[in-house]
Amino acid sequence: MKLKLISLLMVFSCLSVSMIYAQTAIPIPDTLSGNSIILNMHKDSVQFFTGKKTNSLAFNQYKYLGPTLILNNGQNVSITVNNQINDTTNVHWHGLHVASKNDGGPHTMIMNGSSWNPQFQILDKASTFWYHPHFHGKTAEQAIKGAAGLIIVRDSIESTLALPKRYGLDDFPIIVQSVQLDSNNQLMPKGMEDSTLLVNGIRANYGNSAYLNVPSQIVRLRLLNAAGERTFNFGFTNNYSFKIIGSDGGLLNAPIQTTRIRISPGERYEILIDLSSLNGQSLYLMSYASELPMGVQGGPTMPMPPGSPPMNSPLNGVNFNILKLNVGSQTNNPITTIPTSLVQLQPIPTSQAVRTRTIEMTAINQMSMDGPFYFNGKLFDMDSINYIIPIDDTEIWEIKNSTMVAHPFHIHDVQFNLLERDGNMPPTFERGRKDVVLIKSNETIKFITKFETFTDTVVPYVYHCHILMHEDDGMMGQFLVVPKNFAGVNNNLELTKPLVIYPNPSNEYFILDMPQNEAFDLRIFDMNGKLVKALNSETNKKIIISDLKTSNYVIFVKTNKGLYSSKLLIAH
Ligand SMILES: [Cu+2]
Repeated sequence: MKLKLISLLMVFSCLSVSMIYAQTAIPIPDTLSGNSIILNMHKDSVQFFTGKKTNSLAFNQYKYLGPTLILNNGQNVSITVNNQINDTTNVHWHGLHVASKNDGGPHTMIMNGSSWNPQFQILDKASTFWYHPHFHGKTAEQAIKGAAGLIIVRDSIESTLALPKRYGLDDFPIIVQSVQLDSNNQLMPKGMEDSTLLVNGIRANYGNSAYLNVPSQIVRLRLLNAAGERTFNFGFTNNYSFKIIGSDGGLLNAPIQTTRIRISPGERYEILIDLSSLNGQSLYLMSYASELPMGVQGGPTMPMPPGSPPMNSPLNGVNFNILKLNVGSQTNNPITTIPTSLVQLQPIPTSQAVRTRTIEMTAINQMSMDGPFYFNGKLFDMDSINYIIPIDDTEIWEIKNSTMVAHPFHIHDVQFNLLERDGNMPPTFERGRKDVVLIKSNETIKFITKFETFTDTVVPYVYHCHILMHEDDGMMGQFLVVPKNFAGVNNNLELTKPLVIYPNPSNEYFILDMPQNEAFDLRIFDMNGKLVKALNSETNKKIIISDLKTSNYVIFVKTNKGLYSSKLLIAH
């Protein structure tokens, strides 16, 4: 009897231990490659927690995130994106050097039920890129709901290097996110109290740990921070050392030995970790967030002025485990040594820069920690071009962060080389090709880049903060790359067609003067850049605005024929 009780107790304790420490292997997303790729973006749901399922967006067969695209430098690709999410969207190829009309920036919109088919050549070096929606005002919501995936580019130089490159065997995609869910288990895209960790879409804390079985040899991890706002300070258990081999846009000249790699939203780093001596053991990929400074989201929570939104997450400023690596037996033909050199790339000499652009990041008031934030005092205006850059010009961009919080600055079209942080050379791991750079409060950085290959005098590229709620709230600007002899340098370029609405000023409603029975998507932004109303696939041209307060607004309307805009004054 006593024995029975003890064994019963043991069963119970084992059960409770397994309930507390449930473990799930992270999926390695299937790959798509070749010249023709189809991405079906659709609505789905995931059982993240017991109770209500979490509404999600995903691509193809997945319920959250999407397949990994594997593309070769020099190849042509035709990608068909089918929008099945019952909302307007688009898809941006983050980091890829493509023409602005193929880039999937805010000027590309895919109406619900329709498709977009960009076709382009892969001109990038071997590295890790990613794709996600970039529809202005909706980027945070759609990306955080799961509409994202990885892109791996391979090239002939990388193929000659003895690096792990067998996807899913010794070369692993690691997509890390932190999200906030409400009491109904629904994702809060703008929540700043994110506490649920996801690795490749698998929940990695609060009673579940995510694991990956890895061989006892040199293993490559492609780390992507796909979080909306949180910066991770990656390292391993017991400060196990590793080597950084690549940054956003390509391999570094040589592997760099370290125990930490800080990765802000949108950034990617590739690392090698030598697990040869750890067969049968395990260790954790962690975030040593206690070492992040205050002001970097993920570091200690800042004392907040009265009236600030809640932004205290249990992950802030503490060290935590992210992914358990269970080390097992070796694969065939394992990589057991790390090359001492990789590529030979030098930044463009600063003497070739024809101008320096200066951008200051500012806030609505100096103490604001949740925005809106501005570039040179301006919010994103889809109708105005901030910079016109002649093709093949080399430029230095000097960006000063005059706000209380750190911002990851991202630019489309190009990869850049970081030249300075506060007048000093950046650390060696930041000297390679990059498209995102974290700029801390009161810090000034400089990078150099050349605007090559593609011109378009109508469709701009954008640059923006990669904290998605900052971006959605208007921390974004846009530039055209134009032919050398382009004479029509015109700051009033017509990017949208005028929209006729009446009455304007409006009180209870306004009418859109548009052809009958034409489906449209309507967005109303306030003068702080915040999306205040969104109507999708409507045919009713009478728009009720009695719920909006007296103020000035900007309306954007998208139809299958184009993009229209108008200013709107609401006066009650
Ligand atoms: Cu920001």
